[in-house]
Amino acid sequence: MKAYQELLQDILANGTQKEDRTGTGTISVFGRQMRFDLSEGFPLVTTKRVPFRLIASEILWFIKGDTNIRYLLQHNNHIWNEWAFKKWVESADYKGPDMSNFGLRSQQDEAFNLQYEDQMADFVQRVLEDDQFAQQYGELGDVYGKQWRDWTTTQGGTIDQLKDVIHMIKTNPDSRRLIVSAWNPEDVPTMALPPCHTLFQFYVADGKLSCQLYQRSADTFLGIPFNIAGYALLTHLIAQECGLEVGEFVHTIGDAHIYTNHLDQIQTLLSREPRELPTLKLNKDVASVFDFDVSDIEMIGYNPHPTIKAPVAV
Ligand code: DHF
Ligand code: TMP
Repeated sequence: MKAYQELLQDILANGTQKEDRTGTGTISVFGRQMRFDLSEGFPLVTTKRVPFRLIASEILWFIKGDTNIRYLLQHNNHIWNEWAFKKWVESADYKGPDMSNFGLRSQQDEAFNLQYEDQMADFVQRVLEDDQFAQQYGELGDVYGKQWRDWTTTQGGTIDQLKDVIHMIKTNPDSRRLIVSAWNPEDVPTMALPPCHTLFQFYVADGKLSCQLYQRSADTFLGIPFNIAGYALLTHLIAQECGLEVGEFVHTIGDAHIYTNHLDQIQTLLSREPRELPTLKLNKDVASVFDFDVSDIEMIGYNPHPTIKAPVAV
């Protein structure tokens, strides 16, 4: 994981101060690439503890084509809550205390933060228990799962990009068109968050499956460790179905940034020595990518440095 530490150092050394949509402020560089040889171990960051079970349930959620946070909540995964909650508190149905700009305010105002935590707990409970509420307000819009599995065409049909790409890997592995795109310009305005990981491509050579991701925007402290491990996992799952070994994960990034309220955390992380990489163990009996359950996915030998907490910019 030296590449990850080097990316952070690169941003600190060469980054430009930039304002951003969330009002937090960033230091940012444009156009960077990391490479991970997946045969050398699973690329899960070791200089802080990264909760792999959340990464696994997020990837399975995409694979299912699900865009509702209910599945994530059922797996005790809260990483997408803020973006569904935002739609709820901005809707006409919401009658509680004013939650505008809750992301920044909850960090700055303790009294507000208590109110926010109450509202969020209520929201989560309703999404879990109330089917109709979940259908309406657990929904993130046409985000990754929809575009991967159920892209709507101008003819009124749909395209299952993930299924198609797996079929192509099996039948035409030399193809240079093994692509899945989550970036659908028509749908961008109605998404809770336009896709950060916008497009990925597979490549087969010497019996090995490689994957390259183009990520338009990267929160290098919180998002990137999830994204590296998520796509590495996806590559392993597809390789198993296709009877291939794993090759490389190539991670290409547009705007690679550090939020200014993550700088202390980054210093702590950079002061730590990376440790040996863990190994991914998949249940070999699962024949299709679409049949995996979180219990079929196991991380062995993960011995990271302790957790480092950081606020997420909404
Ligand atoms: N917005 C921003 N500003 N950064 C992101 O990384 C991001 N990621 C999204 C949605 N919007 C985003 C989806 N993925 C966390 C990690 C990934 C993620 C969202 C949130 C996160 O907060 N990770 C914490 C642990 C969270 C937990 O344990 O529940 C971490 O320390 O890694
Ligand atoms: P943006 O839409 O203004 O670029 O904001 C999205 C933020 O979320 C940005 O900081 C990048 C970050 N992000 C990741 O780094 N990885 C992810 O997987 C997701 C969903 C978001």
